[in-house]
Amino acid sequence: MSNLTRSSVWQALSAHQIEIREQTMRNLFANDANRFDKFSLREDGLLFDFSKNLITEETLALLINLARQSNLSDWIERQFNGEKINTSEARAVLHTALRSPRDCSVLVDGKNVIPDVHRVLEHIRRYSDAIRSGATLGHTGKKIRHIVNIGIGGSALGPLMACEALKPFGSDDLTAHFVSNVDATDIAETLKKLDAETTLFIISSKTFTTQETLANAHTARAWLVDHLGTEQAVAKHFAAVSTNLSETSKFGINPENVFEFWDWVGGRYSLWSAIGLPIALYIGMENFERLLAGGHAMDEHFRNAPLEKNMPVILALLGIWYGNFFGTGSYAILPYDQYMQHFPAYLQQLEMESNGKRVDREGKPVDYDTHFVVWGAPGTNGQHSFYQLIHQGTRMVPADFLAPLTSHNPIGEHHAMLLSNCFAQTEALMLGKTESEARAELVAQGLTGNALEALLPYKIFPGNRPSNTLLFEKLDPYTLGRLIALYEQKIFVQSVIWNINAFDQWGVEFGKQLANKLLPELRSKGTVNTHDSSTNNLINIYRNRHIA
Ligand code: G6Q
Repeated sequence: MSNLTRSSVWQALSAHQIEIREQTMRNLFANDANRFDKFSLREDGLLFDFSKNLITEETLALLINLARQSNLSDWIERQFNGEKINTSEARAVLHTALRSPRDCSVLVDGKNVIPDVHRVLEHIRRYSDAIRSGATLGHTGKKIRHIVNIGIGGSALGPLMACEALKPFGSDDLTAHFVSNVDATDIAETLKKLDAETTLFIISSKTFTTQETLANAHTARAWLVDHLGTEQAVAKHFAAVSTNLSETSKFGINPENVFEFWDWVGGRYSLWSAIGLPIALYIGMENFERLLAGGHAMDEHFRNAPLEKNMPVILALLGIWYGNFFGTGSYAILPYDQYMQHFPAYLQQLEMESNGKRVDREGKPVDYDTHFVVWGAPGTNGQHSFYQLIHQGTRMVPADFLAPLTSHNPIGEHHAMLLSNCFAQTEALMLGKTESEARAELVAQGLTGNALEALLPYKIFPGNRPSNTLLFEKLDPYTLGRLIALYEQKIFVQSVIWNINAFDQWGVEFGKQLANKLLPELRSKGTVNTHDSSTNNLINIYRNRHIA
């Protein structure tokens, strides 16, 4: 048994779960008029309502003890102070430094990194201002109208999510495009919409060795040269964001258009760095700075609030409560804001890549579950598809509902309708529909006898399905920054309790190793027989189709 599962707090939580699972939230609400006040937090315009969870004050106290037992407060300081807590890569983890004000000091190997952070922010400011104002033009003297981010994973999902979420703040003169997949369809369909004279490509790659990104970058370069008739055009139409400056120069990017970041920024935590360049170009530097300020404000809350009143801590502990003590395998992110349509996919990477680990910090396999599957879609669309399983399936799926109080598009009754759906769903998931309520409904519809009894079981909803609600005033850069940092720090808390490293990603590296391995065999002349019979046949079928 691991220290964690052997610990008295873990054992107490297991015993407590047996009592709690017999209770209903319906009763917990009925018996406590102050339940909402007890189990909600408000901070700087953000409301976190976690009262619709299968918890009591005792549950929360036990969960807080679990956090204390893992020395969470020390770990928080170790993260912020730039200790090399990403031990398997021997790196500090300092996305928090990227959103820190100029007068802060954070040392990595004895050097304060904040001046470098602000030097690169200044570079982003100069460049994005010049492109947006037209002071810097394309090779033929035309204003840039399209930005194409070429990058994948952590070098794509954050900027894609944020540009969509902050569309109301985006420039009317610019369109942001994102190309990730090595499938040529991705870049081909994007290029079809573009005019080379007004297009800027940003090659975003921490390593600048990623197969998909380099293949797309070379295709984009060839397309541009073909359309503008000269290699010289590349200097005005390509920028790069990378930690690998020698590779960006080999690719031929003008050094003035190369934006640097550092190995202590993890890919999936990098939208705050120069990887956010497309965001700054699209929404302008002032708005990008508001995003950073929001992230920093959540960091300050996380660092200073007591554990009982700490949003990332509570959110993390609730995840652990269900994942480890109720055995839930997945967790839904349900934003009731169309601009947040890419938020579930963004969190899917952030959470699953960070905490999808099976070995602890000492290199031993864990004897408890770590992260669950994260998925979701914007409301109300999901209500017409997968919510069925959340309401009446056999598995418990905890969910976070996120919603703005006001809409960027206040048209008629749309927003009231949207939020009434959101609130009604969390209520229905919690309450369910009892047999007698279902029966009364059927009677009211005129059903009786066998017909009523036959339909009754299908009309019952078990309820007791947990959810959190995060309400905010309006989706703006500052709020988005806070929400992203909330989830980043939640993930960190869970990793501390699970005693795993949230900041490496050997599974992704494995994929990168495999990516180039099989390619020569697809091109080879002779029949391939070095693999298992399935892989051999798949390769040979492809070869027979393509190799003469
Ligand atoms: C993120 C991951 C991964 C990475 C991509 C792209 O944390 O490591 O998603 O961002 O594989 O890598 P490059 O930025 O090096 O091209």
